[in-house]
Amino acid sequence: MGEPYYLTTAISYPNGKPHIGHAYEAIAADVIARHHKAQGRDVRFQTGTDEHGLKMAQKARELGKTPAELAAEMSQYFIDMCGALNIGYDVFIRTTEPRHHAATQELWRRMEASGDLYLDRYEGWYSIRDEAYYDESELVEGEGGEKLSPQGTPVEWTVEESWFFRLSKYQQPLLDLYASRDFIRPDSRRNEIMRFVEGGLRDLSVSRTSFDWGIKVPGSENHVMYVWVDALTNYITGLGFPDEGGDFARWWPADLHLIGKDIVRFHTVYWPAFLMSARLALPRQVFGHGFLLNRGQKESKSLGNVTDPIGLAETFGVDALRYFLMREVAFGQDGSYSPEAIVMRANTELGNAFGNLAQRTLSFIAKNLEGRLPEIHGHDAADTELFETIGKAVQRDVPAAFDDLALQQGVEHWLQAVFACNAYIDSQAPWTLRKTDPQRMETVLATLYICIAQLAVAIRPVIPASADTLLDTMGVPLAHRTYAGIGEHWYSPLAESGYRIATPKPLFPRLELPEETPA
Ligand code: ME8
Repeated sequence: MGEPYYLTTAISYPNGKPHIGHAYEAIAADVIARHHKAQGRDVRFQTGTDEHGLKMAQKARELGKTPAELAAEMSQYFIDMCGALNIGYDVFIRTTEPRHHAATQELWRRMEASGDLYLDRYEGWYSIRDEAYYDESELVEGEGGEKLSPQGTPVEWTVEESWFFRLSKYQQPLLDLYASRDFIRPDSRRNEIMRFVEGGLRDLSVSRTSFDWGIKVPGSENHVMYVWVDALTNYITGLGFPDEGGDFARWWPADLHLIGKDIVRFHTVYWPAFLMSARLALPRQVFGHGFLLNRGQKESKSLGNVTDPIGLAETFGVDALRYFLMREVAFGQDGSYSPEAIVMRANTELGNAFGNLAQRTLSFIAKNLEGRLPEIHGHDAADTELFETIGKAVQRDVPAAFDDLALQQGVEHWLQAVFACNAYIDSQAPWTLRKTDPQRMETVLATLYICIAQLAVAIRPVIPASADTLLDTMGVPLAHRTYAGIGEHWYSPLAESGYRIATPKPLFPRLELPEETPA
């Protein structure tokens, strides 16, 4: 069994249906998970829903439901989204599950045993939307002069009895952590967090008495835990904590928490401090990706531009959407999407560049060799050069970029290799060789066959279903669908086995812009 690799997404608030940001994060995490599997790692991928907190309680009241009913109903939409987008998670966690209550209460007890929890009174500016307290100095002024959180959400002056976590005690250990390794990425977020922590940390209010939709504080039953204590613990609940053997021993600490830029502070300040307090190992890395904007604008109900990601996948195809999101946006930065941009990328890059390459080659073989795999009659310099170019992309550049979470760059390396293959087919012109030199034609087609399979394997983390359809058509055994495996000797045994290829259906049918933008 390969090296363990554990990655997580944020757990989503199911107080509304999934939006494009949720889809983006899930797809990016799925690409990373599949990439590590293609390197032979033993991957564990967890996602889920964050079901407690005031926001959920209020939404439920608004709808005349209990919070538990709302959570159960809405959580299903997130599970369905994962299904629709081909997200191959291993664990979907819901924070209302009994195992999660048990794990969170144990974490609390351990923080208490470290002397890091004490009871006091809390007064401050609280944003329900962000589920966070803010300092007066952090507030900004709204258009009507009202006070807003730094995220632009309304805040209320709130006073309550509360348990506090001694966050102040962890200022130096946290700064040491940031200095010692690449804990926070990208660098812009790391700098932001370092400045925040260097400015001094105040103890954190970690319980509420004003509502009861949450996990009870052990021994203090009128308090429920601050939703972020509860939410962050999901990452160890899914591994069976408090049992520290089994899955926990195998996969903790996490290799990567993938989250959006708005919740980096919770993951890189609070979470490692809680873990240090509970004497548990710290995750290796937190990556804060950017936000996705709809034609450059934030989606909101009032603008009426909220997009259903499942609708997008239905309109354009799951793999076209996945490819677009990874290709279009520099991972870590904000990006924008529109139906025109999705259609453009899918048609030019997936359809014309890669799909046509495979289609032309395979149907030519099906037609002219009756599906028999072409024979190799000695390679010439052009073949060797193509093998080198493709090999370098597939074995080195694409995986190295994905390893580094430079997802867009990985896709670009792949696309360059596709272009090289297209240049080869045009210069070798197998359709001309058919009459002049049938042996050379077979060698050229075999060269293309091998390279196309390699290209399919390299992009498989991004477009798993289409890549597998192609590799199935080509008869490439499952065991070879890894970066290393596709560089091995599989073509001759396949050809010798008498494998025959049928004329394939186009992989990426040409997309048209829908009459109306999907809502
Ligand atoms: O924050 N583009 O849940 P959430 C890209 N429950 N990513 C976006 C986005 C956008 N437009 N909008 C949101 C929460 N996200 C907490 C997390 S984790 C222990 C608890 C990202 O449903 C956001 O940054 O509001 C977060 O990573 C994820 O979607 C879920 O957001």
